[in-house]
Amino acid sequence: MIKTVSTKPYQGQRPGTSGLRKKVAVFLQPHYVENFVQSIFDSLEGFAGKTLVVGGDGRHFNREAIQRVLRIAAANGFGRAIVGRGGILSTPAASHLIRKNAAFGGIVLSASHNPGGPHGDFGIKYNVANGGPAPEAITEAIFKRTNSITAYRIVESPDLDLDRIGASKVGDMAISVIDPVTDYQTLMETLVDFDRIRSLFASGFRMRFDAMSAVTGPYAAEILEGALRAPAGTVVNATPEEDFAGRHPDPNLVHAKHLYDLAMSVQAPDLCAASDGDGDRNLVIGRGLFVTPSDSLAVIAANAHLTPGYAKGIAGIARSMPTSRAADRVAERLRISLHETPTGWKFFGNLLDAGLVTICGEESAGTGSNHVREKDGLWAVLVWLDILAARRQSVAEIVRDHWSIHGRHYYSRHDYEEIDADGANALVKALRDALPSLEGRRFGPLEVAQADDFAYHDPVDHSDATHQGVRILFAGGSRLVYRLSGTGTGGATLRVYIEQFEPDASRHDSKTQDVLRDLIALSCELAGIPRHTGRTEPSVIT
Ligand code: VG1
Ligand code: CO
Repeated sequence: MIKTVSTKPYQGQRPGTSGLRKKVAVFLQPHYVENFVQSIFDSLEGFAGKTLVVGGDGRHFNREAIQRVLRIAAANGFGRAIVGRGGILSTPAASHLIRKNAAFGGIVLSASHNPGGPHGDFGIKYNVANGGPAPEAITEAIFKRTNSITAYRIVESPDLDLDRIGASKVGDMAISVIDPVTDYQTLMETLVDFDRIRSLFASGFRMRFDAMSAVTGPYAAEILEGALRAPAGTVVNATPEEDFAGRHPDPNLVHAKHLYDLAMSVQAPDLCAASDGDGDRNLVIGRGLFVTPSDSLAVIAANAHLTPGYAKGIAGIARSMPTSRAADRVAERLRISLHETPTGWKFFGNLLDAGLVTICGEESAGTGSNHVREKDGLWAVLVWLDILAARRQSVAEIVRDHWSIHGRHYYSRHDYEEIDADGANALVKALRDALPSLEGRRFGPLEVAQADDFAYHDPVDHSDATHQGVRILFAGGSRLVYRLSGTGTGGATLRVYIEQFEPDASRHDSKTQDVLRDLIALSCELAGIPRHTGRTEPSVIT
């Protein structure tokens, strides 16, 4: 039943910030998926007879890709595969299943916040036994293998019925098709106080959760409207669609603007929230107040002890380098360690495994904890709900109180999407070349205290990651960071991160873009953004 099929390498199968992401049309090329999946298995050892978790965010090509992954896994000797019904598993739920079942690893089919459908994007990501994204040593080995692959192994078998829960087989490999929500919900019940959140809803608290027609729909509907008895209609766009109903499943202020507008309106519920294509990101907006993801990380870390899962306190906090330093203030006050890592959740895994940190976050709407090894959108929303239930204050009151204790980090990210890749590379090169001459220079009231290209030394496995973003740190705590996206599929995307610290509580009520105006202008000037990219305005401001 096992066939060996000859193939030739495809160029460019290098995993980026979070797996291999390309246009669907690229994945549809003959043997493209098979090459990559076989290259994953060729880069691993010791999985004979072991378990693999397989699921995806339900986007176009998800079901077909899962059939192929299962056939190749069976031909390569995996003993069992756990598959979410309908091919559905949110990224955090997949991470949990790997851990709970002591699986060898998992394959997550998703391009996350990138658009879906026949003209959209697709992605494949490998997760290791701790439930987290494969570290760079593995993703680089996979990439190397894709350049030399000559054959893949695949079993010939009829399509698995993905919609029927129960046991079956693909080749000699046992299959368990499971409910995608059950285990995840059980885990959530150990972390937040469901009774307390139920009383919050019973007391008249109202929320709107927009699942953006993506994978979190079934999770949010069962947990929020089911277990927590939020009123019917709390969860909207709850059915995962192959093209996310034609929208962009990125819960930011552009693609979830309707939610922002609702939160700022007179009919605003107490909490508005959303998650992305694969359910690992979260957007949290209180009535009249948008919580930046960096602030959300800080508030969650500062209040985690109020929830049952973290009642004994947290060991430390990790944030990606471009994420604002609001979390650093919390770590200082709590006298716990703060780790600054490169962008991408794969860098948090070792810190979590070693027990050095409990809570992690990224400015890109990602927050998570040691309960899994991925960021977790719905978890973040549930923790917020439990904090709101414990404190019986509004989101705005809690955030303002947080600022008054820790100071406010005004923060914004400006994205220049789908710019010319040569121009983007030239911009970064010019910035790197200019670094030595920047230290000590003054720009108006701002003096550059430090300018470098961020490098990370992992304290656990002692690996090094270099060229992780250009940082310009000013005296007084302001910061500019530049890096190129590793998840886009068209041209290049430049991300500029702008931050200014304001300790004075009487100045915490200004508009972010106003406060940051001079720094933003400087960010364009310093990097020559118009010259290199031909753009004078970012395409997305968050
Ligand atoms: C972006 C974010 C990063 C996040 C990554 C994956 O990467 O900036 O913080 O970890 O997406 O998120 P980049 O390289 O495009 O900046 V997800 O929700 O797309 O898996
Ligand atoms: Co995602």
